[in-house]
Amino acid sequence: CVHAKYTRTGTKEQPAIIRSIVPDDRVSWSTPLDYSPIEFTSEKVLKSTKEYVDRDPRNDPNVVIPWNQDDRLCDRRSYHGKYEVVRGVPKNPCGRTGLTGRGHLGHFGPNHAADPIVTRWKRDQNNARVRHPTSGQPILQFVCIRRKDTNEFAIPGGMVEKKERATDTLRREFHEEVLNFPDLDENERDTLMTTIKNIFENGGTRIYCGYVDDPRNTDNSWMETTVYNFHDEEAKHLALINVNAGSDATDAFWEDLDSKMPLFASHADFLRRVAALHNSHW
Ligand code: RP5
Ligand code: MG
Ligand code: MG
Repeated sequence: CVHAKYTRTGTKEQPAIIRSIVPDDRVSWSTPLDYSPIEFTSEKVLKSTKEYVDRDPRNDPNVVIPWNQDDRLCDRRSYHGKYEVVRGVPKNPCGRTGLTGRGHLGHFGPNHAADPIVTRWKRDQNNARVRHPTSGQPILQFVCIRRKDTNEFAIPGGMVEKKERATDTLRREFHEEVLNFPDLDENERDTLMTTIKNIFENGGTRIYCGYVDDPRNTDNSWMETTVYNFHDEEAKHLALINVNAGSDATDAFWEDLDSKMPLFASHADFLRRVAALHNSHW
């Protein structure tokens, strides 16, 4: 687990909520702390009638949630093993966040996401790989977005929807967030979709699965993700696609992997793993 470094949670619609302060060395539940976290669940979550948004089992005895199970509608299992359920709600396995309730998240317990990291080598006019002037290592590029909600740079990932497999989420989110080309004719659209389908179904490498240090995490609800890398070594398929922002992104572009780039949630950690996998500059 990685420590929740965020002190606030908020969206454009709702003001930021200030969390109770949790010193770095007091995040773990096993360290003593005089702790009175703030309870917060957004109006949007509380008023939602969507099937995939949980009802609060503490308010209604008829609400029975199959904790730590996959009931095929929603996978409530954590990559970190069985989580505890305390006074009717799950307890964050990675420690204190300064906030109880669900915040902006729809599910109590793990909220599963998937993150596709699409990469190619940076190349010059002669198609030779470009090396970084300081590290001397070849530079990888990945498909990056700027998120609408926080304005931060990020991987174009998203939530696993009801009955969906994380591997399908990868392709759907990549499509929705960076392949927004309303002007393509039917042939061009088919070619693009076939490329994405083939590569996403056959060519990925699993990079990480587990907790995400996401600004929405609370003591009772948290993000977990499955991260895959889809790499086009010879610049034959994915490397050739242009990207264009859709749904949750204000911008989409190919960007150099570099440790200095600030990124949303734990996304820099995922890119560091990809750089290590390909021996690229970081
Ligand atoms: C992060 O939030 C995950 O790593 C994933 O990138 C993202 C999913 O949430 P949305 O993009 O749908 O808001 O924790
Ligand atoms: Mg997203
Ligand atoms: Mg999305």
